[in-house]
Amino acid sequence: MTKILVSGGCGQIGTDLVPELQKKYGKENIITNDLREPESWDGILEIFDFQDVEKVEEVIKKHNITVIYHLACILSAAGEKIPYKTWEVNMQTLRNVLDLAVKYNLKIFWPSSIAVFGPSTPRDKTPQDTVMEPTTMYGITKRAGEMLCNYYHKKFGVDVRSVRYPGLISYKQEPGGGTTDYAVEIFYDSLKGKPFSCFVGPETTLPMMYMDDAIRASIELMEAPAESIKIRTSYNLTAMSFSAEELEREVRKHIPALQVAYNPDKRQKIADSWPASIDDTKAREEWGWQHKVDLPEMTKIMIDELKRKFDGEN
Ligand code: NAD
Ligand code: AKB
Repeated sequence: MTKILVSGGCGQIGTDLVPELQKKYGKENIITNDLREPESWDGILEIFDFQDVEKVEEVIKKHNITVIYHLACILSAAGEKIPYKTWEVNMQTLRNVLDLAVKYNLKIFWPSSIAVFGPSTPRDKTPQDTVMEPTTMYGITKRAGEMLCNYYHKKFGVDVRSVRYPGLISYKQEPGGGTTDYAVEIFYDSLKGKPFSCFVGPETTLPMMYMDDAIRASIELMEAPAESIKIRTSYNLTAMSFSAEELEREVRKHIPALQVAYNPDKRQKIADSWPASIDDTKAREEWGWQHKVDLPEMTKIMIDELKRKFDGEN
């Protein structure tokens, strides 16, 4: 019987992932962890700090957990304000999860990020294997985390699987302090009739993905036969790449009154250090990854769903 624990599950990804896992495996088989209880939540919650390894073990035993989706993390922009805390949270929780995976024979999903790449990486169609010299503490923890996953797989046989998500765009939960957050914020501000101040310049181009594709990729990767998973660091993964200006043009097709001012801040440097586009051939060849949503479709979904959300709030 599959019993899944999702750490950091009330964040941007977990808010979409948990209902999908509930549909697939039954609501009673999905346990969501986070630091703080959200205003509303449909499912079983275990609120505690995932750095507390004894508590994690207690919850694994209490619910007979067989799989962990380990999402608890501090993201890139937030992490630059508290780099040492970012190292502690991101690395300590991952190591605890991997140690417990050895002890309880757990299967693990742990997301990496395009943040593993840095300014010395080729920026266009960034290959799976290339120079990786990240310049943010978040990126450093992601690269070190990838190597740790690979180590635990090779040394202890842990079935740990990972993708390097690009920037993720969704409407259910706002993003939690990343560099790609502008690609979500534009929708909130434009629908509220507010001028949008974009914290990166118009030409800034990054790889992105609509959340439904990201959730499907994660579940498909976890369900793929073990022998097809050849990469135990993390798979490159992408759906689309667009500049901030291209996104502005697409949103303006739906909201002609949109006002955008470009005011790059410290996050510009992080964005400039990341790839503009990703080569994810390995994921497509080895476990059949295919994205479905492109820029025009993502824009339409975001506007329709956020309008519905805001109407519901009024
Ligand atoms: P998020 O910040 O929205 O959510 C993370 C959640 O973890 C938050 O709800 C936070 O309260 C919780 N958390 C933090 N520290 C914790 C702790 N010690 N114990 C328990 N909970 C804790 O992040 P997200 O966007 O949902 O990202 C989830 C994972 O996906 C992260 O590993 C992130 O690096 C990765 N990722 C996300 C994106 C993206 O665009 N969202 C892109 C690449 C990779
Ligand atoms: C961030 O910007 O920190 C995340 C990511 C791409 O890892 N969205």
